[in-house]
Amino acid sequence: GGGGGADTSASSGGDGSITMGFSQVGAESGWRTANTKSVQESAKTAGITLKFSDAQQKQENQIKAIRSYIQQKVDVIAFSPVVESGWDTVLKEAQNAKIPVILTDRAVDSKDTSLYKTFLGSDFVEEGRKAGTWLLEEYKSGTDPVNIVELQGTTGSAPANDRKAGFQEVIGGEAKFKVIASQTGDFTRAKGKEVMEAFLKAHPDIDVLYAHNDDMGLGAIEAIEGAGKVPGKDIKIITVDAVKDGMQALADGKINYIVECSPLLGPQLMDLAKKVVKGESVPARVVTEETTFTQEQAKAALPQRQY
Ligand code: GZL
Repeated sequence: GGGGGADTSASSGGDGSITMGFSQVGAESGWRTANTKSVQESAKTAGITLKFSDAQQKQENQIKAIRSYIQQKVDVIAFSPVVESGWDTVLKEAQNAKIPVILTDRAVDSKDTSLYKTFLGSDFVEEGRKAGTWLLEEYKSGTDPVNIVELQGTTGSAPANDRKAGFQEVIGGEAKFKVIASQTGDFTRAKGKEVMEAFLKAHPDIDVLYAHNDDMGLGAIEAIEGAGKVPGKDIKIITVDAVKDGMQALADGKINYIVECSPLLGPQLMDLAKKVVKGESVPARVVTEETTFTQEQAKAALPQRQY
């Protein structure tokens, strides 16, 4: 629904080129920096003028950035919401200013879906299901309890909520799987290491770590080795993303399985932006293509990984 594109003549060079305001979460992980690179390079390739801001993982900074893009009368606003809630007011301001909004990477929980034109990103629940399915397979024989600790992503973010839900949906029916601790590591290595150290102190009998991204998994590996245990053997590790450093740890046997979450959303984002500015209809939801990696598959895939 909603009116056509913004009045581009008022906001961009007379040549009809498009100006996009992009509010990025921050630079918390390898995934995030790869995503930023994809957005910036794709804008250049698409001839779209990009105004880019890094919110240091703070919602108020994203809201400020979106307001500044409205003031500057950009043609289209795109952003990756750091958390799911609290966006309706600023999205209504963009709608009143007749500036279309595209969600990339993460979702918002606004009931009014007319506040944005489309949501481009992964199915995080499916990513959680894939992680759980590997665990079911890995422990299919045997009834001994399997003690799991979980490093959650940023509290309140769609990937943290959904990766937790998908994983729980798959393992919840099997009594032997026990999530003995679950806490946020905020998607960063440092926090992942810190929380894993606490988990190791409180629980001498951890069998599995499920980390919602590679970076927290890599921090946890440092904690596990610091505790004199062997990651990938004494404690099996499942992570999400498949960025280069995670894939290297997988190939080295320190991680056991990685569920890919592609950060390369730039090209699709720019295509969608051009359509949206022209007032063309676009799908309400565009789900990214992505796969999974075992240790063997990581060895084969590493040489050609872009990020
Ligand atoms: C997922 C993205 C998450 C990554 C993390 O699409 O929002 O945020 O999984 C990143 O690495 O910090």
